[in-house]
Amino acid sequence: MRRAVYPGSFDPVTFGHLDIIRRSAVLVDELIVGVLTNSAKTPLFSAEERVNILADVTKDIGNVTIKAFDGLSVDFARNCGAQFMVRGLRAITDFDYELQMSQTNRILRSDIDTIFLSTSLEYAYLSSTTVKEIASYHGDISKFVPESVIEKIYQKMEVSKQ
Ligand code: COD
Repeated sequence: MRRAVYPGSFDPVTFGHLDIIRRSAVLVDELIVGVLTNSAKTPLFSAEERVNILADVTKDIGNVTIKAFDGLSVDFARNCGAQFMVRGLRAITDFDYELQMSQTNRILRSDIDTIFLSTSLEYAYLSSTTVKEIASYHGDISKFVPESVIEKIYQKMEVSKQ
């Protein structure tokens, strides 16, 4: 069975992430999206909230499951019994970081390979950070995140402003 993990922060999930999830899900039998819980950054959404949001927006894709993880992403991949890790590439800055990470991961676990998918052109500029910045100024984020997520982001922004 071909199994891959797609680890990330997903804070919040964007159409860019969803595009990578849909495109990689057809390449494998099972795709497990891993939500990092122990990030150095303070996330807008808790790990549990991010898992629930991702589960909701991917519920129409049969072979995708969502799990929270902490620790190293290669250990998460190994614990899931995955042979591959999926990552998305937008710009040259992503490439630099992702290459370093995949090479280090190969040293840590030589049996887990990274599959890179290049972003679809319409999402090349899109990041969770950009979405949060636009939302913090009450800008329109409907082109960047699924409809069910929009209000959740605005609500969090209000809470975090208090
Ligand atoms: N189009 C295409 N791809 C995209 C887009 C887009 N618009 N937006 C994001 N992506 C890709 C990113 O390039 C990335 O590959 C993935 O989607 C997830 O993105 P984020 O921003 O949600 O998540 P990251 O990059 O912050 O996740 C980092 C990890 C959590 C994977 C990383 O920190 C990690 O593995 N941490 C655990 C400790 C570890 O193993 N460290 C590495 C040791 S070498």
